[in-house]
Amino acid sequence: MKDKTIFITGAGSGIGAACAMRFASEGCRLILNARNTDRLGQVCSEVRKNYGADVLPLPFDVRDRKAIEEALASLPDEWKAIDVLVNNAGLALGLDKEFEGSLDDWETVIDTNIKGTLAMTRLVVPGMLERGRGHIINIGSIAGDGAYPGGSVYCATKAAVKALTDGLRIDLVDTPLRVTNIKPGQVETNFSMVRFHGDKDRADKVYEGYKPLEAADIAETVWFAASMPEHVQIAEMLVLPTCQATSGIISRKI
Ligand code: NDP
Ligand code: 8X3
Repeated sequence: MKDKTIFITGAGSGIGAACAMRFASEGCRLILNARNTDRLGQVCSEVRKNYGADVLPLPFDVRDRKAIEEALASLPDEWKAIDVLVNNAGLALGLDKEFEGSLDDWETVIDTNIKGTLAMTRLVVPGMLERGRGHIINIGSIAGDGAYPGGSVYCATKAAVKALTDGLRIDLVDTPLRVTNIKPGQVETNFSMVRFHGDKDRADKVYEGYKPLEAADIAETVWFAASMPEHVQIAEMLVLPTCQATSGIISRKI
């Protein structure tokens, strides 16, 4: 994997930033995306400082197809050969009933999680096919395996990520490219702060009384999938904290 070029969306915090650290620690070159340029800049600095990694910040909004096209077209030649695309940018907004929540928020969630993932894939995979190598790793969720109260739209987007991942694997079956869906359970990141619009008390409660996953745990599974021999395709991985059995069943006793 040394010197491979890894493109990670949503790398300004949480799982994406942890993936950046993990791949950098193995000598990979990184193209890192998010919207907030300050946070993205901090991750880039950390990756350079800790691992001496070659890193290119590429800020854009994955909901903006034209911005993705322009960003990809702007890549210097030595950065164009993307080996691994980690479609990680994503979010939930609110925890409301399907007949009560905000349509604007849901549009953001759908546009980011589904259309952003799809646009990145559509625009990056043709180059991988030309080069005869590549790996697309989508960050799905346990939420894609079944709905939970107040989560229907977010769950629907992660079910869509599963369908997009499975469909892409079918479409690429006669090529050397690999396609993976990593489906985490509860991971303590900025996810709940974003979901609850900055309500820290509510966000903290999500992780109270048990040990959730850390972003680095998921980065390890992403690294595992990417670093397996070329003939091994990790199709899907559901990764939960030990005290979680389903989306709704979490033991808060340990
Ligand atoms: P964070 O909120 O910590 O990170 C999300 C990242 O995505 C940020 O860097 C954010 O940066 C970026 N992002 C959000 N919207 C956009 C956009 N439109 N364009 C580009 N970047 C964007 O959350 P997580 O690390 O937890 O989430 C990462 C992925 O993991 C998501 O897809 C999430 O659904 C998934 N996941 C999370 C779980 C959890 O429990 N935390 C469990 C299962 C899956 P910025 O705002 O600057 O753009
Ligand atoms: C994030 C995990 O269970 O809050 O995908 O939806 S959950």
